[in-house]
Amino acid sequence: MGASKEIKEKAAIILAEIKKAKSILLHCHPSPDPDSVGSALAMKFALEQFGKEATVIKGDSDFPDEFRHFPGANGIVEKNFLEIDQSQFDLFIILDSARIEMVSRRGEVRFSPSLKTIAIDHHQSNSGFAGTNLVAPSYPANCQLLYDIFKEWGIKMTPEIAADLFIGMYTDTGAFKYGGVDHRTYEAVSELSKHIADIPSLILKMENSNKPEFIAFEGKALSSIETFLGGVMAISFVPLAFLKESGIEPAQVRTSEVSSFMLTVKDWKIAVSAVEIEPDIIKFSFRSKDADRFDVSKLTGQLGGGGHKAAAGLILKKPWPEARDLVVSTAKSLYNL
Ligand SMILES: [Mn+2]
Repeated sequence: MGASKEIKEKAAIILAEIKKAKSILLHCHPSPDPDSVGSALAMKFALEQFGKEATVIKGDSDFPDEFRHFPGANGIVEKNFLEIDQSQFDLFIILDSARIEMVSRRGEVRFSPSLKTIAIDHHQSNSGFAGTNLVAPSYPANCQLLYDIFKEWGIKMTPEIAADLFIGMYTDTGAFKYGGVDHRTYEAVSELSKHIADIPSLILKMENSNKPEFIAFEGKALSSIETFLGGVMAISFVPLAFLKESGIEPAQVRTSEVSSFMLTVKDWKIAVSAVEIEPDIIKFSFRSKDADRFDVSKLTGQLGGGGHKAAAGLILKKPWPEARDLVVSTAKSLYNL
């Protein structure tokens, strides 16, 4: 139950740093998901319980409208990391971010010597880029890791913190069904749910915000599916020309929803949703339903991407057929198919 000894020790070190800090920075990673946003907002509320002032910046991407109802979202500052004055802060707590590019991809991220950095993350692929790193890959959501850390810190659970942690856990676990989910997840959720007045509305306000263009994208993706490696791997692809015709912003496409849906086909063990986001730049989302045998973070890792065993991402700067063939041939040799 609760955090391991190692996490408890790290959590105590981090708390000591927080207590020394005067002004703390938090951010949302590029293309933020609810685990990123929920982590940052819940942490802001937690820090306030220690009398600390924290600023959450939106990061590289526009803040998604469907996350506006998350408690604390209205206080988010509309800047990315490269636009802020680092001298205004003495501590940066970097959440749900495996690599320094998840702080910003808009340019080279360099931390000023006066800015202490602490990463709290649950990605196996975390490179340990921060000054202090608490990385716990056994957690299926960063928000579940924060739940345990907040307990260690003696944070009083509030409706705001509960909602922000819940929504991150709900989403990053695919509604409590992905690998890593166990009794600890449900115990945390049970505790959080006591503080949330209306869980369905919290979820549905986020989920029922689809736009017609996204349905069109999904239709195009699903109609393009090809299978490889004896039917083990299925790949969908949407070219940039379709996005342009349909008025879809490349930054807004949700490839992970497509790959997750593709994985519902019984015999497809690895589902891949690809989209051309710029000429000859292909963004991939991978999902695996047999994550021990087909660990997709190993596949993306070999090609310069990252992620988790069951859910990973990759960007390749190659024309489509070449990019697809590279993914298929890498999978073939990696998984002995
Ligand atoms: Mn996460």
